[in-house]
Amino acid sequence: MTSLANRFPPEFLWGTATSAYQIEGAASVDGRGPSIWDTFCRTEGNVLNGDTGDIACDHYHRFEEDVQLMVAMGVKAYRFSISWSRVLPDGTLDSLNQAGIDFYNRLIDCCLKHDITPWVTIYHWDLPDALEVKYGGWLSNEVVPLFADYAALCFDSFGDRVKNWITLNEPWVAAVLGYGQGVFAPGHCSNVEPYVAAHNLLLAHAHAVERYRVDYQPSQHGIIGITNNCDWREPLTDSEEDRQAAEVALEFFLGWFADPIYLGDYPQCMRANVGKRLPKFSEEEQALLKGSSDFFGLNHYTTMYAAKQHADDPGQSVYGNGGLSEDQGVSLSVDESWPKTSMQWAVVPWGCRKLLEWISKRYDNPPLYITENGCAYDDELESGQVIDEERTEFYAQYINECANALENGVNLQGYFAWSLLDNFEWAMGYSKRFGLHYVDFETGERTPKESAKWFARLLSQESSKKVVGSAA
Ligand code: PNW
Repeated sequence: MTSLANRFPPEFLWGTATSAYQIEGAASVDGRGPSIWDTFCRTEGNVLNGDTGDIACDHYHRFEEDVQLMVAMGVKAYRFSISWSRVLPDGTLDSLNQAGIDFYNRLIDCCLKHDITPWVTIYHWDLPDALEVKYGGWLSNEVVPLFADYAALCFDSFGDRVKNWITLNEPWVAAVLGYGQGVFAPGHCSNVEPYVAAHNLLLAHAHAVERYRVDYQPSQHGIIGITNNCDWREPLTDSEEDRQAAEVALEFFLGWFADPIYLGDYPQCMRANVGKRLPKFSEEEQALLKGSSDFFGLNHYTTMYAAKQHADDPGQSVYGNGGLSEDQGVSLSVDESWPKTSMQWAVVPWGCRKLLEWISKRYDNPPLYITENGCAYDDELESGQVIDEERTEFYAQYINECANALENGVNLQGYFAWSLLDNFEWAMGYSKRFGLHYVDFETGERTPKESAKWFARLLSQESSKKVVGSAA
């Protein structure tokens, strides 16, 4: 373990991550308006066991205790998201809710008081329901300037203290699972809508960044970027066509969102395969998008094999497979020998390193932050303890591959574990536990799992290294 900590530079940023709807609760407290997730949860069959985020971890009332959990772990950064409908209940500036602003002020101030740097995600999927009802959500480009207004309100209200901004979390998930497979809010099934929603999400990101760069960055001196998610795709065989299939799968997954930002347009294979269903950027939009991220935010969870899809293979369109596979001509599979988490996601640590190297190469070695990595297991609380050996092993192995990537020249600057707490795992409700801390959802009681203690030991070696380093 000492050696693992020593493989990261002293300035490497270690953090944990959460999102508003998954932990805050207080869904109709102090003037918060409903989001599309509140509505989605209320339709039977959408979320396992009929779970909702109404109470969740009650972080809204227990945030001080949660900041203490991070203090005990020794993490230096906390990534959380702002609930749009808590600060703007109807989604527009006309509906400003001061109580919502006050909550985030308390949270931010509490983090800073404990030397924990806030990393704030502006949008983690919880669109104000009013914008869904009025405009059809991300299918409408009317939402684009409204998102920029909301982002500007965040910069205005919190930017004196928040220096690290993430515009959007995983637009791929919002587009594919929300508008393609219908398993996430707003629950649409289509092979056209995901491309439209993704297009508007990208434009919303670009406009928010422009507002920051022009009106706030010069005086506030922060950084702003976007977080995308991607699995690794390993060619099933060494054949040219399988290697090509893996490349296409990665371009449809990550290139869809990162190419416009780093290279100015959607990947060529998407333009060719999706054809008229893929919207086009105007020249001004391309200029606005290109270079619109100060860092590359990456959420990474798993790996699959990719092979050229043959005529008798219908492809898959289930939660978590890479989505819209019929447009890619790719068949996905896993190796039976790979261990699986309780999400049924394969544990393949080297896939993380390969993905980091692929990103570095394709996008000219940008500063990279892993803004989420982690795993769900069926944890049990026994005599005040949660012995989650598999999770500890998962983190040790994935972090080891991050160190390998660093040594191979990847410009990795930070790592956030998903998640600080067990929480509302979207369509899976409270059945999947991703936390470093166990939450009893009846009482709200938190218990550090063994993995949290392992992390604390890793980070304490990090900081002792720093003291030694500065003394030398
Ligand atoms: C991410 N997939 O979601 C989110 O950012 C978190 O809110 C979530 O709790 C975490 O990962 C664990 O699920 C994802 O199907 C959801 O590929 C689905 C996928 C990927 C990420």
